[in-house]
Amino acid sequence: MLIRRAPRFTASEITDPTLYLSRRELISGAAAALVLAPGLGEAATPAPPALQALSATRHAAFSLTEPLTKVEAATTYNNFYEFGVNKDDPSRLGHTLKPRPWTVHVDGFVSKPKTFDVDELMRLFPLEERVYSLRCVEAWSMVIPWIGFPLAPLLKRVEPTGQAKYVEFTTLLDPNQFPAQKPGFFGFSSLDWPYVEGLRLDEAMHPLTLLTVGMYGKVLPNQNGAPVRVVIPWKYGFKSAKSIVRIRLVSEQPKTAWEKAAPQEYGFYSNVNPAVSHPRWSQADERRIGEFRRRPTLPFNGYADQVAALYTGMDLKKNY
Ligand SMILES: Nc1nc2c(c(=O)[nH]1)N[C@H]1C(S)=C(S)[C@@H](COP(=O)(O)O)O[C@H]1N2
Ligand SMILES: [Mo]
Repeated sequence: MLIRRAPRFTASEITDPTLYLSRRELISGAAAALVLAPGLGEAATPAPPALQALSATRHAAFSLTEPLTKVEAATTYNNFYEFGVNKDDPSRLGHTLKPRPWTVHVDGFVSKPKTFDVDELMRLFPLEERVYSLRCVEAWSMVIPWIGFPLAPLLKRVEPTGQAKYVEFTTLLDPNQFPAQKPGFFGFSSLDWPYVEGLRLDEAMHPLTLLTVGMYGKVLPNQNGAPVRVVIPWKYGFKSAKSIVRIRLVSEQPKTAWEKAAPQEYGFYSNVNPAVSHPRWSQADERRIGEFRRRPTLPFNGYADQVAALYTGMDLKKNY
């Protein structure tokens, strides 16, 4: 039997992001067929399955019932500084990121360090859909149906040792895929690449912490952190690192990219807290993208019942 290859597109055809997206949609069926076709080696592996459907059962108990943010907004109004500081940079420029093949190293203070292929992760851990709101430190928020699996079983699988106290997440470092990582990139470049974020081990093990591979019933678009990012719904959005290549169990509190850039503005904990203002603006309320009115911000972004106990006895004004 003759296997027909999916039509190839050239670099010049993909420079226009709107063209790129529509072509992607057109070829996604052909690309999926290629992935499934037996006997094709690595070399024939097509471009990543962007916009490919991804099914998952909704975890109702962990899902908001509020109206969802429009998918168009959630995929065009993004913070992903590796592509630039403007909200539309990630969706305009995101096509340079290659989310396959992709591996995630899970190492550090663990008995069984392992490098996982992202597709292996998706087979090993059952996918769930969870509707979480993500509250940006810039006082806007979105309600998004994420698809992923809790981080805890992955961490347990590598067997953290007694020295493991924190978890460090590292985003890909590759100036060929992330234009803002190029030396001399025109614009804001005061983040120290790669983007690093961190959680305390108990925060990372909390059942709400989601390793995320999709949204809105589809594979994660590049601009939202393909192929795998974390989502921690009770913390400001910047904790939810995108395009992760390493998850390291460490004994000391990791130095995060935002703490290094502006320690008085972005603390390690960064729990959503309406009572603690950012030095330059209030955190008391927020605007849902797509709405005009402002709504009060809830402590721990509404997840206080589930997570407040993690911080008993801590001064959250100091540990912002
Ligand atoms: N690697 C990386 N991860 C990142 C960021 C970033 O600039 N680089 N921005 C963060 C911020 S500030 C927010 S609000 C969320 C936005 O996620 P979304 O675009 O999927 O809504 O991603 C977070 N993760
Ligand atoms: Mo953010």
